Amino acid sequence: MKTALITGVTGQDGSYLAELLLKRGYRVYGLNRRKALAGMDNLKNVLNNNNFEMVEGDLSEESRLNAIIRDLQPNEIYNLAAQTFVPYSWTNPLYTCNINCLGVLRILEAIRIYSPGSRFYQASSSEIFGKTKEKSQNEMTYHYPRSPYGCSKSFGFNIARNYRESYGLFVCNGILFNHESERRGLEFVTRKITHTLAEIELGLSEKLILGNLNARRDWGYAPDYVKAMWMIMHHKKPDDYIVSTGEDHTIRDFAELAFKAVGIDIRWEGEGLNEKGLAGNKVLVEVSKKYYRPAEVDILKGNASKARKILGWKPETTFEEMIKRMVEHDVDLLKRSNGEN
Ligand code: NDP
Ligand code: GDR
Repeated sequence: MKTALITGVTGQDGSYLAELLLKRGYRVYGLNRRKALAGMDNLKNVLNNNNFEMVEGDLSEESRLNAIIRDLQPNEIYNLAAQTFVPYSWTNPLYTCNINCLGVLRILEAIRIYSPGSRFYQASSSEIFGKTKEKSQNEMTYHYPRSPYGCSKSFGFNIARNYRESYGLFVCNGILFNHESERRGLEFVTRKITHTLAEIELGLSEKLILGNLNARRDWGYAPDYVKAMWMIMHHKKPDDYIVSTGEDHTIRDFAELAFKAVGIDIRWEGEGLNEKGLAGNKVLVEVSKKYYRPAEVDILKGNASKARKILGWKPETTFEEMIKRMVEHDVDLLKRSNGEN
């Protein structure tokens, strides 16, 4: 039986990947760090599976990572754990680098010394491109990160590639553009929109307060993207791949479609800070500087033609379908927690 270790298993991607690997007959070990309150919602489909096991560990703890990798000798290691929230990386840059830079290196060293036969996947990010001049970004696009998070992911990408080239290890980077789902963390803009919208719909919230509405992102659906991770790890040659839809939309587009999904037509008024979304006479969406970033990434759009051509991967879920699923899920979730269903 094939074995896989997933770091970041409690997160959005880790939980979908655990489900995918279990379906494909793997034994899956999920790295889990101690929490004051256990938040295991994303893992409800796998926790009772006999082929799933949690292992205690943290990307900051080298000796523990060494022991896990030495003892398990997993066929595949997916490093999805990270400090993932871009704004937090300005307030906690050293912590972010400890986990997102040194964490990657700790695992690579453990593989090099104790388990050189393990295949390794590093969760790289479109944030490495930041203030790009290219209309769409591919594997060769110059890195110009705009946050400590982006810088840390650039290091993670480069050190992973370097270990492949220096030691001949089977090491791959997936450079994934933004991908969302019903399991997206509530602080990220898409889920913040769909969850707050559900609160407004049920009368639990008055309005949605956002930052920069004009940023453009290439948003895909997370379950489609974890399939790409597996395909990257199963190509005969280890390599780096962009994973994206090739379409970009503004935050405003996302919000408008989300409101439409529950039948509210937002009318935007004014520009910049005075911008308000109106439904009847009620302000539903407001812009606040509080959510602006010290340095913004204005636009990202990926060119995934290498993954399409070499791996045969393509996104399956449209932007509209994804938003509809997220909105319906959040309305249903809140109705249930409100005792309405
Ligand atoms: P999430 O924020 O949903 O999950 C992050 C995971 O990392 C959680 O399981 C979290 O555990 C874990 N983690 C954080 N710090 C540590 C630590 N010190 N030690 C061990 N585990 C830790 O992220 P996503 O699923 O969205 O993203 C997965 C990966 O892909 C990340 O590396 C992210 O940077 C990258 N990425 C994501 C993209 C996206 O659009 N989603 C796009 C490009 C890259 P806990 O539950 O304990 O907090
Ligand atoms: P991002 O995602 O920074 O791209 O990182 P996020 O959803 O946080 O921001 C996307 C864009 O939306 C703008 N924005 C807001 N963002 C948040 N969070 N909250 C708001 O209220 C708001 N209003 C506007 C932001 O300024 C930004 O331009 C995500 C993470 O998953 C990373 O880990 C991953 O590497 C990248 O995607 C690719």
